[in-house]
Order: sequence, then structure tokens, then C-alpha cells
Amino acid sequence: MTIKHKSTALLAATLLAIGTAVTTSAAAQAASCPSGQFCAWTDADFGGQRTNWSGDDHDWEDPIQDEDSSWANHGISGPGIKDHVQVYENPGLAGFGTVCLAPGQEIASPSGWANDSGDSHTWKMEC
Ligand SMILES: [Ca+2]
Ligand SMILES: [Ca+2]
Repeated sequence: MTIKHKSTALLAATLLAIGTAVTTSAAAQAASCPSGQFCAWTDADFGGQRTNWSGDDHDWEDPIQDEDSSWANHGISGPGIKDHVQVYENPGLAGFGTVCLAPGQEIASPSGWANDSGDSHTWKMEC
């Protein structure tokens, strides 16, 4: 009886450990971006170097300037809150918009010329 309990506890602990490992691994694959912030990475699939902002930035700097290849909007959403993020190809919110992310949206790989184009971004009400 005691042995059975022990082995059940051991099994449960093992499953728990496996579950934790899987969760950690999955989290590493998805976008790791602080709550309330907009994040951009120099590589696709949220790889390379990350830059993150809570507000606007009208003049991106190294390493993200013209190197952005994946993006995540982890901004706080709610009525009357600017919770969308628009990225522009030039500093000062100028030129073409490259990517625009709804709240919670993550873009793992760039489409076409949006890759390595960003120079500024702003939070806005909608895309
Ligand atoms: Ca890049
Ligand atoms: Ca640019």
C-alpha cells in the first residue's frame, strides 16, 4: 500500500515535471513580450534581438531600425485605449505603413517588403 502510494506520487511528480518542461518550451517558441508593450525582433519567429516599447517611438535606433522581422502587440486593450500599433517605413511616422497589429496580434514572419523596413511606430485606435 505504501509502495503503491509512493509510486503514484512519483508518477504524478514526473508528469508534472514533463508538463512544466513542455510549457516552458512552448513559451520559448511564442512571442516573449511584456504585457502592455509592443515588441519587434530582428529575426522572424521572434528571434534575434528584441526591442520593446510601452509608448510611441518616432525614430527607431539600432538594432531594430530597418531590421524588424517579427512583431507582437501585447498592449492593454479596452474602450477608448489606443491598443493597435502601426509601423512606418520611415522615421516620423512617414512613408508607407508596413505592419499594423491589433491587440494581442503576433506576426511571426514578415510578408514582402515589410521585412527590415521599420523606422517608427505609433499606438492608434484601429488599423
Ligand atoms: Ca531582420
Ligand atoms: Ca525604413
